[in-house]
Amino acid sequence: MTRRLVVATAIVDSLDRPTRLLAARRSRPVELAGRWEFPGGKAEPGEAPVDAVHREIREELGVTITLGDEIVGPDDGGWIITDRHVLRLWFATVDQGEPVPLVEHDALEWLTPDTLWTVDWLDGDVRIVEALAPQLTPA
Ligand code: 9L3
Ligand code: MG
Repeated sequence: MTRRLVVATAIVDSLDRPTRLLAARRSRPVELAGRWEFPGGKAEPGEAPVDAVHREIREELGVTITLGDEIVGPDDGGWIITDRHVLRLWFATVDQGEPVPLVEHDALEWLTPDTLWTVDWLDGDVRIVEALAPQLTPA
């Protein structure tokens, strides 16, 4: 079975020296509501992953972003997040605008190393947060 590609972002305050990470709380579907994630979504068939990530963040948070490095995972470079989805994600900073939850989130929070684990991350995102945590510097 091939998994559907989902693309997402670790939006941080600075690509050079990240101290805060933007987490988003899902409002839907109902089985995921209340859980926190790296914002993003499914790439369309034929859509370049990097194009998809810019589109998803514009749709979901109303901002344009600058992409940094990809956070490469252990599953062929990606991260298997469910039995049906594989995630690729990139560091990013907000380029224009202030992120707001527009479509499928109902809260956003800037997390620091101290508060990283105060939200209920989606199961699939937990090991990505673990991998990324050492790269967040205390402010
Ligand atoms: N998903 C998991 N972690 C994430 C994202 C963006 C998505 N950081 C999962 C939730 C859904 C599926 O991938 O099961 C598709 O995501 P979306 O298109 O509903 O955002
Ligand atoms: Mg989404």
